[in-house]
Amino acid sequence: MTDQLNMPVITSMEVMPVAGYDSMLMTLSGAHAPVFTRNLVILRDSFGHTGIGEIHGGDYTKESLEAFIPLVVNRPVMRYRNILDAIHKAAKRAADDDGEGIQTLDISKLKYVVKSEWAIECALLDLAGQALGMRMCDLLGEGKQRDRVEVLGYLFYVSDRHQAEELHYLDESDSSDPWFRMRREKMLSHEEIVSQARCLHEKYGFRNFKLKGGVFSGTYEMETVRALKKAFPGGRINIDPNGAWSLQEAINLCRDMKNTLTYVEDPCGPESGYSSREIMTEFKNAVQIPVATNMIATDWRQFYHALSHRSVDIVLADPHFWGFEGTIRMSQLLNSWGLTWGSHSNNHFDITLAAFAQVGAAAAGDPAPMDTHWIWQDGQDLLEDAPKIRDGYLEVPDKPGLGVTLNMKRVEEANRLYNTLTSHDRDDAMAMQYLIKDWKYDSKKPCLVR
Ligand code: GKR
Ligand code: MG
Repeated sequence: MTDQLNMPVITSMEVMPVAGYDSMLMTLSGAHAPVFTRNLVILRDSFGHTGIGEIHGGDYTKESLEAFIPLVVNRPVMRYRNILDAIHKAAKRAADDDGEGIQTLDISKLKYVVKSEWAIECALLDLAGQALGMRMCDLLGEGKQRDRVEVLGYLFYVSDRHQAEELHYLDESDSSDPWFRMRREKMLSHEEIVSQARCLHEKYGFRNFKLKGGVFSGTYEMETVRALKKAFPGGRINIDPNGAWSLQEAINLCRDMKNTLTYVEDPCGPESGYSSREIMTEFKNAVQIPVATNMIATDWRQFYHALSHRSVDIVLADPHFWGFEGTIRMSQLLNSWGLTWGSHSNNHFDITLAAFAQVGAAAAGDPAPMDTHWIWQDGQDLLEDAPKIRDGYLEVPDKPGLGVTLNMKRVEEANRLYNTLTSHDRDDAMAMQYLIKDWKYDSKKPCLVR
């Protein structure tokens, strides 16, 4: 069958690496550096439309994307399924990808869990939607399920940037916005995290929060969780220590938290020769509390084993790991089986925020409020019209495709910042070593416990 002549054809594909500013956010893997990187895909078609996608930063992802250009350019937009199929068939596993995934949060392996082609899928769906005059969420799964998508306030302990003066973290102390003023400063105590949550509630309306753990002892972090629940008694409070706790420690910490935590995310990891899928099953058997993951089910094969073991209740199926069609398929399966869909995030710009709005709008069932790191980047917009978070909900653009427009001037600025960097890969040990000399990553030790 031949393609209709009046269908748009992709005329160019550009891969644009960009960088943005971040705070000294603390996680199991160390301290976020002052600058983070992402890759953008910009497609143009014969109808004069532009399609965009955003994915993780770094040279590996950029080079993978560039290698796919010949499979994309000159192809009809509406052949997007065939284009993606050709990309999957051409994609090769990297020589040093051992298939371990991120069950121990080794962030050097994150680039293998993220699939660069999903940025191409996003840009293709954006173009397809514009050609058809339909929103991206109407092209996915069973179409749009909701007009606005609940997101949570992603809370982080933040270290004192003055301890790493020469890294020049952004200083927003003169901002007129209370959240912008707060987000670059030290917040390590329970009270400071509660103030962080209150400030986010004021600005974005969040009532539900997730605390990034794996920083202090589990006992200290549970105190923070209790303080949050006290401040927001009707709110959903979650914690994600990224598998830092041993099975026994996780059981001890969570046993009495059923009325405080809505779910616990990746409480423990592999131990004593058992994989994290087996260990999380034992945790769930011992503590009847919902468990979420973005570490032990990051592809369909891992998902099969996680489900066979009944290790998790909530799969945070980030479209950057699973693809857009993939994450929606996941939401349908989970919903049919009485389980819950949500999405994980990493630092991102507003193009990913728009993509989250579209998948969140199309996800089947009753999703968990979605993660987003964007509040830490709000204001560094690469779009003319970044979707808004109001009253704790992300608004879904009511325009065809992704429903947003690139601000090329801002993109070029972000690309210039990227070009000043000597390394493009995420390295949380670098900034961490300003806080603790010779600090080394240990998947079983919270980063400030040495
Ligand atoms: O931003 O450092 C971070 C997070 O720890 C991120 O890397 C994780 O992938 O937030 C993520 C998670 O839920 O595990
Ligand atoms: Mg997580």
